[in-house]
Amino acid sequence: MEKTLCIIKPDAVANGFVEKINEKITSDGFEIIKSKKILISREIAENFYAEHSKRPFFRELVDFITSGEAVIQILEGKNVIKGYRSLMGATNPKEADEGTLRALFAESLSKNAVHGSDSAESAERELDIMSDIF
Ligand code: FUP
Repeated sequence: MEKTLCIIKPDAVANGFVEKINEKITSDGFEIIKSKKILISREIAENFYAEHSKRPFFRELVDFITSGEAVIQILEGKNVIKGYRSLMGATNPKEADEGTLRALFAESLSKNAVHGSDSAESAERELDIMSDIF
């Protein structure tokens, strides 16, 4: 069965939205097979977001994802990579469709509540990066 990496980011954890987000994930038919709340290290964050390392927002991105506890989860289900991405909504919550996680729970473009792998290759890479924490 297909798997993907989900991160409930520090804004959504601090705002108390973990349970509400997980209710939406499970009611869309996906299973949360692993879940752990951790403080992501700078080293892991810089590796995880390496594709953005030359972008102007990279430092802010790493500062934010390491700023407080995040919940790292493995989701499983049929077409979960694509399906969970559509549940997340657009990167910028102002552009996210009604009812999506980012429309409901995100604060801003940078504090956008959730992460999800964007392809099978990303899922494999991201699950590998986070494999040590479970
Ligand atoms: P997504 O796949 O929807 O999480 O979006 P991206 O991979 O394009 O971006 C990763 C993260 O970088 C986003 F979740 C938020 C942050 N970001 C910014 O802070 N500013 C930008 O202009 C674009 C992305």
